[in-house]
Amino acid sequence: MLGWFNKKKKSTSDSAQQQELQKTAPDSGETGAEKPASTEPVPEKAYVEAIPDKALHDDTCRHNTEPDSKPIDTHAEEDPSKEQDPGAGQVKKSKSILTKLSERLVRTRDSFTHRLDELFLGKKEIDADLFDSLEEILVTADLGIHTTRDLLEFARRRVKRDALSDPIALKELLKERITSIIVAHEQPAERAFPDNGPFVIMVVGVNGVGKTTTIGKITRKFLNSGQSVLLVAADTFRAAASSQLKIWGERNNVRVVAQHEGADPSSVVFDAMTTAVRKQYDIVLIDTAGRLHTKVNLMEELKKIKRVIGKQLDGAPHEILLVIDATTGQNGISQAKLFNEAVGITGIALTKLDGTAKGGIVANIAQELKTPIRFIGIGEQIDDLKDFDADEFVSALFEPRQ
Ligand SMILES: Nc1nc2c(ncn2[C@@H]2O[C@H](COP(=O)(O)OP(=O)(O)O)[C@@H](O)[C@H]2O)c(=O)[nH]1
Ligand SMILES: [Mg+2]
Repeated sequence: MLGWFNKKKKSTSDSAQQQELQKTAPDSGETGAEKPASTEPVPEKAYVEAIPDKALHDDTCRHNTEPDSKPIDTHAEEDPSKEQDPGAGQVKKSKSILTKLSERLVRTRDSFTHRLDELFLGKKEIDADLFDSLEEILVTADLGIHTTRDLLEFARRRVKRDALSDPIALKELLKERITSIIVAHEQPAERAFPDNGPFVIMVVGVNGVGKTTTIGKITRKFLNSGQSVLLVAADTFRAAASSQLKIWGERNNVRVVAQHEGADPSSVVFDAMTTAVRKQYDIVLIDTAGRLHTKVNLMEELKKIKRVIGKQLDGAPHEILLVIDATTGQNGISQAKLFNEAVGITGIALTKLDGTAKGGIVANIAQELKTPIRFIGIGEQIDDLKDFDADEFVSALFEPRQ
């Protein structure tokens, strides 16, 4: 569904030109300066199967392939020449994507699908009692009031129309309806991809939802498909925020534009956009603050950042990605409305689906926000991010008990 990672492949002459540039005009002086880490494009699937060997050995791409285990020097972006040992990180072929997804959704499956199975298997006929229990299961899995109502009405209608009497038939009906609710709001992100200049993604969301982590994971995906990435630490409210982004910069071996704690986030973004355009980065990922509890108006700050980006590059930001923590349920949806009013959300990354029994929130989000879910986070590691695919997700959710 999502073509971001294949979209801006560099032509051979482009990458030759880039390598030539790197040879003839070494970057000097500027803190943290580094040429875009560009690689030969690799097939889109490669990032989920394994980090391609080719990328690991490419001089222009110095990925750290053991990203999550070792301590990291947070100032390392000031020394971009630090080489990683490319051989050290031969990445094992991971399990099939679907197996991994379904393993990570186990908590939701236990509380949702398996409870549905118990209900349907335990009942001989479809009656009012069954619909009551069904309602309770749907609400508990965080499908939300509207989606639950929609599903129940749909099920009742179909039971009547098709004169269904076997409760087990209801499971297929629900699966079909949930898929169609989610698919209705799927929308490819490609249309936003610019012909010229960097693709700018502004990442927003409240503290702790997983913005910085998601940026780190997305960066890896872009690098693996041959794009150069610039990270921008526009959460200047806490020093820890930009150090955390620097760590992800180090893990991916990409440059991070940052300033001191308390700096004006718009000025960080201004500098970063200047660099991105001048050095022809393919992708700019902007991390923003998420405090909702202070008097300093976060929404005004975000609006200003958005304006600054747009002034420097027509049409940018091309994506305003809201990160929602799946474990926060309805709260996440209320947050989304706030952010949407302020800056206009164009896509959603839903994190921590591995840690919740409330994975039904996917349908709730599709129904309530009508904004496409681009990614789902299914763990804390660098490759625990998936492009969202409604059919795949619902199949994993409805997988029968082993
Ligand atoms: N289990 C799990 N944890 C996640 C996921 N995404 C982020 N986290 C964790 O959530 C916590 C907050 O993430 P962070 O990126 O700092 O959030 P931010 O404040 O929005 O930038 C960290 O401990 C992350 O490791 C996910 O998909 N699954
Ligand atoms: Mg953060």
